[in-house]
Amino acid sequence: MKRYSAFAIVREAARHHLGWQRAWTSPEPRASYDVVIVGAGGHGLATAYYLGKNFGITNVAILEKGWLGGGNTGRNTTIIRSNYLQDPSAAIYEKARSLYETLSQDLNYNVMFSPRGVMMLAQTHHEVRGYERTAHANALQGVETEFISPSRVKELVPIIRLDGPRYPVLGALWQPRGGTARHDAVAWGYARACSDMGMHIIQQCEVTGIRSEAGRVSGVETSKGAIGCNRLGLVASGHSGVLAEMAGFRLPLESVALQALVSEPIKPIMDVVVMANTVHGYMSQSDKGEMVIGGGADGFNNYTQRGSFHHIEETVRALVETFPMLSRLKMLRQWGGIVDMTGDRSPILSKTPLDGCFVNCGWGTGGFKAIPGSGWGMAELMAKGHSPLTEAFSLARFREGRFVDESVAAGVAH
Ligand code: FAD
Ligand code: PYC
Repeated sequence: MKRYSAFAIVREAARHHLGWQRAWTSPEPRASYDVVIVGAGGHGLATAYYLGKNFGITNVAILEKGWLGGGNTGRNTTIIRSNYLQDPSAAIYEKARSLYETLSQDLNYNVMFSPRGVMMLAQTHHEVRGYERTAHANALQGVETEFISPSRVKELVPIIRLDGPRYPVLGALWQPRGGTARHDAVAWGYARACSDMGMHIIQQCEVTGIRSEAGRVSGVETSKGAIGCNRLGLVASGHSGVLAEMAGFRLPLESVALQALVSEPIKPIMDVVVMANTVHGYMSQSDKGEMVIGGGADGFNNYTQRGSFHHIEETVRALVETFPMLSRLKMLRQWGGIVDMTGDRSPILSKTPLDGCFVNCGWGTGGFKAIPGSGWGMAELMAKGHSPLTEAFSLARFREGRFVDESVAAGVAH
């Protein structure tokens, strides 16, 4: 694959842009692969990428029922932070955040990582105590966060109203190196790098069944025929439960819709990410000038990629009370994604009861930020059978009651 560079842009400009290569190929599936990954979202693609990069395993197919990045990876509000409470979470989310810092260079693809700072507002005394506790835990974990005062909040976000009608702003948990990245570019960058290593990304290829012999996975049935494999990774977010059922086991997951909306583009008004979890809304401004706004998760299980209408009203109300200047802003688009939620709001990266079959799911409302760290750990788990990054997130924790409770850090009301 030819490298992207400033020189390449000049070269192609001089020859009418006729020399660009396709970023990834669209091959027909082979009869079998060493590894098959189901789901070409960020986590599936990153898993494949680090299998190749860190372990030299490149006879890999990534099967996608729709188009790559068309699931939650292309539907999220792109917030990246690692301010979680428990040690195993801080380890995997901070690994991901630190990989994001150099991901564009690593992939030779601009993922537009913007470490502009993420702020989680504290609007009740309970939240103040909780975030102060998180800041202390983060200090011990080597994650750079601090609890900041209302006046510092106002300095960083001049458009905010500190004395709102319901909940005043009492401070915030601030992570200066948190931020955003372009979500599609993360999927595209990993896809291009995987294709460059000779891996097959097969789109429009739905997995409809999972084959096994003597308790060990042997392949999958798909809308493009049967494909054999030695190891299988199920990385299908909201549809993980459906795939697990095909493999003959159940996962402790609920699938619900989570939604987001964007406004018309406006001039720059806010250069950090703000999450207001008590009134419930979170917002950042995209490079195009749109306000990117996230709402709550549906209170009932479903597979619609829409989200309930009342969340739009609740989210917009929360934002208007926090940022009154937004009251006449017009909204342009709204959409939803199906998120896979566990009881402790932590992911599952694990072996399964079917030998050779692994799962990477349960990222719920917060897995975009984790993509590089999750791929790194999942690749190690699939290649070596264990990984320090994924150990605490195995399925065994549900049997043994070793939950990694992150219901506060999840930041989104469930
Ligand atoms: P996906 O990107 O959903 O990929 C899974 C893929 O599997 C899909 O493309 C799907 O088509 C495919 N698939 C499913 N079944 C099959 C099958 N049978 N055969 C073949 N392919 C199949 N996280 C953050 O960190 N920050 C945020 O700001 C944030 N905001 C969010 C806002 C919204 C509205 C939503 C919906 C989510 C948000 N998230 C956020 C969560 C984040 O988007 C997800 O956790 C993450 O993208 C999950 O990535 P994934 O690769 O596991 O799943
Ligand atoms: O996990 O930071 C997050 C998040 C923000 C919006 C949705 N999830």
